[in-house]
Amino acid sequence: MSVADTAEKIKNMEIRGAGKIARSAAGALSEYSAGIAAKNMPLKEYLQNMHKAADILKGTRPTAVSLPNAVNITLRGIDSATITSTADADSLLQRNASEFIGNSKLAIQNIAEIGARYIKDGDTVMTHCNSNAAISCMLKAHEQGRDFEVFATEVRPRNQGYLTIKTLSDAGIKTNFIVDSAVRYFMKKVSLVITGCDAVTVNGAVINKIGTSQIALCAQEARVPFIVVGETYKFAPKTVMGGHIDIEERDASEIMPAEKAALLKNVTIRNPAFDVTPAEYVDYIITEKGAIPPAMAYLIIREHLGWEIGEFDTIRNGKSVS
Ligand code: RI2
Repeated sequence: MSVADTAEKIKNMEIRGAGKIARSAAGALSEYSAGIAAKNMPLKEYLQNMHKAADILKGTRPTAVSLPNAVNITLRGIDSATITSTADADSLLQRNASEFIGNSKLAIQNIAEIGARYIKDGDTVMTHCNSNAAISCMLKAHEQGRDFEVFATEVRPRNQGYLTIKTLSDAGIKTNFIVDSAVRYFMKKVSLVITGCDAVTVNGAVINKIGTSQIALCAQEARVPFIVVGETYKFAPKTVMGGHIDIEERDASEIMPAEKAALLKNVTIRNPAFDVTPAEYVDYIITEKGAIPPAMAYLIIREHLGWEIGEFDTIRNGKSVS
């Protein structure tokens, strides 16, 4: 798919979910690179075009760190002095993109294996939004014969919860569909909460779909373990150097039709898409490298991302980071 189409679909959430967004961005860059390399474009021009495309993709949604990480990993090394032709740059980019996409899919399989071990017979698992990583853990536990049931939230305003219950129900997992405001009411029946994540900061805070932090609060009050699952490329290197994660605020029309809202002269409709769950509410973060306590987020950033994707260098050079 073209960069413009991919960017549009990410923006309007036809392509959504932090992992899928990342893979689609890598795929679009690889297609674009192959296309312009085939036209024998001079290297300088090729690089300018690739960086422009990268910026377009990074600018689509601000919160999921998987997106800039995927873009940076895909472009890694193409500007280096050892690359002297467009063909070389393109073949490096193709390798980066296919490695990233392959590793991203593999990461989900590993997370599923590890996460499934936390789900025991007789458990009641609560989940929020529609996370491929979280659902994979439940599907794997079910596949392994564990008998458990799920409480899944509706996820206003875009109702991603429906996608979750459909997948779980199709797999034969007993699922209860609840409105977001019923979380505390049902928490006493729950033995484990599993959610995905869009970003993890250096202090182990988790950014995920709006409402996640309220669920974490309820889980802590009820002493229910709260587990977050996510690939390592959802950790945010820029937070090591004082960068912040922007919380996306989406259009008010997702909450109320514009005509109806227009009648409310003194009302502002607020629609943040994500919230921040502090590290102290999170028992484990399960990555493809294993389960870590949130306090170990720095190690993931340093050992598995960090300098590799050049964000630290960008900061050192005084450029802004995205
Ligand atoms: P996976 C989603 O964001 C949800 O917040 C979900 O928990 C997170 O991405 C991670 O999803 P959105 O795109 O990568 O629906 O685990 O705003 O699929």
